[in-house]
Amino acid sequence: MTSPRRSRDVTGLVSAAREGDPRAVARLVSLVEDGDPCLPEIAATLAPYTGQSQVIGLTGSPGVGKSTLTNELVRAYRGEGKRVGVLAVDPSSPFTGGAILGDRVRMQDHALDPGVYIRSMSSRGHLGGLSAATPQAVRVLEGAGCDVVLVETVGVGQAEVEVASLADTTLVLLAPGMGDAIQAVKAGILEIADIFVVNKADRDGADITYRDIQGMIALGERGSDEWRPQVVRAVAAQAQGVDDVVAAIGKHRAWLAEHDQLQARRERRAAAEVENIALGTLRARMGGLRHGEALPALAAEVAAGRLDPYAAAGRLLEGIGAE
Ligand SMILES: Nc1nc2c(ncn2[C@@H]2O[C@H](COP(=O)(O)OP(=O)(O)OP(=O)(O)O)[C@@H](O)[C@H]2O)c(=O)[nH]1
Ligand SMILES: [Mg+2]
Repeated sequence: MTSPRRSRDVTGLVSAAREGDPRAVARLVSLVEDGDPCLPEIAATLAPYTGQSQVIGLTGSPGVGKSTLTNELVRAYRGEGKRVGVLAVDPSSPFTGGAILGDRVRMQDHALDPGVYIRSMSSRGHLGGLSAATPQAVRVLEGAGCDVVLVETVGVGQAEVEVASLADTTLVLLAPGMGDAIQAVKAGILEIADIFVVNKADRDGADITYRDIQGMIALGERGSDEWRPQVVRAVAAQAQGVDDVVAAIGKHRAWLAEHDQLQARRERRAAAEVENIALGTLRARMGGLRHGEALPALAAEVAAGRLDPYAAAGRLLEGIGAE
């Protein structure tokens, strides 16, 4: 499938990453981001080392304080002696843009800490987009020995919901005066939030936001065996409320474990991952067909009334081994 030279590179890169070489980690994430042909090999080489990390998602509107809180969470988990990986994901842009630069600045505190990997990621190149690339990048960080992986995603819609749902625990950040509580419900975020953080609680209106979101949670229907989202206040910029956020994450994790949900979530995550990869492969093959001979030939038959479109589609699928 791949040349011996390349396969040697992947093995070498993975073992360097496992030994904590940040350049190897960065290179692997870049290969993932670019949708490199050696991705299957990377995934296969990493597989034995994955599935152990705690994955925490942070999402919310631009500027709500995700990176600032991430920076504080990194500090908290480092204080517990854990290795921490951070992925800052921007689904709104195929390029690494200004927001990500801001993230870099906000997370500078940990730039020189060998126990921390910080990577920003865009969707360039990867077949299934960010929702397919992100879990692979998480695997790289897991493989590199991160106990905790924090995934920051800008809140812009469906892609972000998909990325956030990759996490064991998903934090949705709100800030006063942004009309966020209402928007959160619109975007379907209420369903994915395990913990709401009302950040910028130093600003006017924090109490209203807090009450709004509590009200919405109270309205939501859930069984007695379902997790009730927690709401925590924070001033990330002053490192206030970070302990409460860490405690809420711990509580949620304990709840997941108690209710056999940790494994269930991971299996759901794996199912979505496999589906994404399969769809990506199919899409690529379909794309290839468009430039081949089979589709125009079948189309001519259909147009002439000699073949019905369902039968033609069936033959097309046979041709790419998808039936
Ligand atoms: N007043 C106040 N400002 C805060 C707080 N937390 C963060 N900020 C400020 O809000 C601005 C945006 O913070 P970021 O952490 O970059 O927000 P973000 O959600 O990561 O932003 P994007 O990645 O661009 O979506 C910065 O100027 C922070 O200093 C807070 O608790 N209170
Ligand atoms: Mg940010």
